[in-house]
Amino acid sequence: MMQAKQLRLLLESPETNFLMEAHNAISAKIAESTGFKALWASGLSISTALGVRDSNELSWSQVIDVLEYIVDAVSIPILVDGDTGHGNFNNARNFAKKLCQLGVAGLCIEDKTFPKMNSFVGNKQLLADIDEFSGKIKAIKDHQPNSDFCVIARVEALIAGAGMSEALRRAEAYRAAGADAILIHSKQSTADEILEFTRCWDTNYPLIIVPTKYYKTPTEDFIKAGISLIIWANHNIRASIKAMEETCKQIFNERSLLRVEGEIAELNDIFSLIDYDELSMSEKKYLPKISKGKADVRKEKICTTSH
Ligand code: SPV
Ligand code: MG
Repeated sequence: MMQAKQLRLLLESPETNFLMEAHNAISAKIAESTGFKALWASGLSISTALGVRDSNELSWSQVIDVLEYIVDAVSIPILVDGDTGHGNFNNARNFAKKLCQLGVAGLCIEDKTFPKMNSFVGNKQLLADIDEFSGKIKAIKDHQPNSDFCVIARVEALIAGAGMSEALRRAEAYRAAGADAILIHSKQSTADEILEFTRCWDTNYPLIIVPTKYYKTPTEDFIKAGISLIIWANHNIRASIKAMEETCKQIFNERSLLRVEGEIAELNDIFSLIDYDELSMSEKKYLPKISKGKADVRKEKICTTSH
């Protein structure tokens, strides 16, 4: 089944499903092999892995370059964090078209102004005009080459401190514009405002949350509230940063690999994650078979010609 269809089924399922962050091919593969049914290609994590800020410092085509590796590495659906859509309605629909061509399952865009800043940085988040953002959603939906491709509208009103009624007004406008789901974001350390939003919202329409800051709330509460998708948005990149810092420190201080070996992935783990066995099996199948005698003759030829 096509990935976009799979993501659509997860969105529309009566159960709550979970998306794991990926920022490159290897994090995507690890998430897939753990059992996650879909991925969140996080703007924060992709930017961080490339050493730049989550403030549109990456161009849309640089994001596409990373996604090409992720798409090749996994078969589960990928929901891409598209920030504000990389420009106006025209840039957003072009970006969505490229994502469809790549086989990406969905795009999430947020109602802020370009260049955006990560939602957890500072207190000056500027919201996009509702009509302008609704036009962006409509333009993507009108032009997406794959009808299953999912377009998620991310409401940043609570992040910007604009209040619950503004968040609900925006969510309703984006639903009317054709969004397939609403992502309601919050930076509070409790889930109070998220749960209030869910109580005011029609539960038949899919809602997505990112509980990075209100992680202490039991997942069961979100399931009871009828949340469709929960995004674990940045935990692979944060885990890898911590692991790399500890490993670097240890090797630097001890000038030895003795204690670090055993704490880190085996080389064989790498070879199996990237399926080196498949290559050696394919070599047997596709490379010409060289008999020992022939190989010796070739070696001799190379020796004589190189003298
Ligand atoms: C991301 O993962 O890049 C997100 C989620 O957009 S957040 O960092 O919470 O804004
Ligand atoms: Mg982001």
